[in-house]
Amino acid sequence: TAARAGTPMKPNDGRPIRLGFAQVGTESGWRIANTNSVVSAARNEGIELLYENAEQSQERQIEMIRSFIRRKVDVIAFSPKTESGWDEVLGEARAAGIPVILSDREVKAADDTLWTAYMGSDFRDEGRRAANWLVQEVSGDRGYNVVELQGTSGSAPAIGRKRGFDEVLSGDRRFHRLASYEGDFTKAKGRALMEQALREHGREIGIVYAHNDDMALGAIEAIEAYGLRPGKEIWIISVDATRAALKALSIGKLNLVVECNPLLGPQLMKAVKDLAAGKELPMKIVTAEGMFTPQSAKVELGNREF
Ligand code: GYE
Repeated sequence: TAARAGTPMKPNDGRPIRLGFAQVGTESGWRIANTNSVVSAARNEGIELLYENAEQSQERQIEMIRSFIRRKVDVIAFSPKTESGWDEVLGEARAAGIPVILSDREVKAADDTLWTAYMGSDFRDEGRRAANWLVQEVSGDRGYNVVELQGTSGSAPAIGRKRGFDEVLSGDRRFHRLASYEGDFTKAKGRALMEQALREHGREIGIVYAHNDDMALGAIEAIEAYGLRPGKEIWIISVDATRAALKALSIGKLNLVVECNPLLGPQLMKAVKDLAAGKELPMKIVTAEGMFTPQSAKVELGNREF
């Protein structure tokens, strides 16, 4: 995608660059790894990091961005909880001459000059790849009932992962959508929603598509407590590929995990330094990612950093 100026960084006269980072929460293994990656990359690159965590409150996240503006940081990065609701605060950052980098989640705003760059994954493609694997893996034409455990409603990963998955499966009449529940990317919610799904649909459920590993790991617990074998009687697919999920995958309790890389710290610091050097950033920096099955999970476990 095309490079474009966005808001340039003001000259900082040789002082260390000050980066304000408003993290969205601590909901998942992915998120913890992402936070650690940003904190350690800032340290390694000599960038002064002002770190705040909104713990899933969009209002707090907005307030944090405002406080970064008041403190006149050189650049702001944040992982927007939802896609919408950012126009005003992004406008304030632009008016103050502070560039903003969207880290991991995208926003929807009519004016895309409100931010300088986005870095993260193609969530819709993750959903598509999960569904494509299913379409190929399942043979014959018997029907399968699918339950979906969605991530935080209105968030870019929940929207993209749902859309991509639907896009592919709607073309295959073997897959019937039994239910789709709104979750929040946590293990506790994944377990609670799976308990609800089992109460409502019991043994009709053939496949669970969880928008992240933590919810899938919660679902595994619920399925076992119900007396069914996850990965066998009920197939489970998830996204992220954290170490905990690869472990479950390697012992056959999960069937497929689509990778989503949280280690965005080094890339973020590079972007910050490029901005300081007056370079234009690509508007969109997308991470390339794989996919794991029980066999490949065993191999990958050895080098997994998150
Ligand atoms: O997949 C999930 C986390 O925004 C890509 O947020 C991120 C998602 C990730 O809570 O585990």
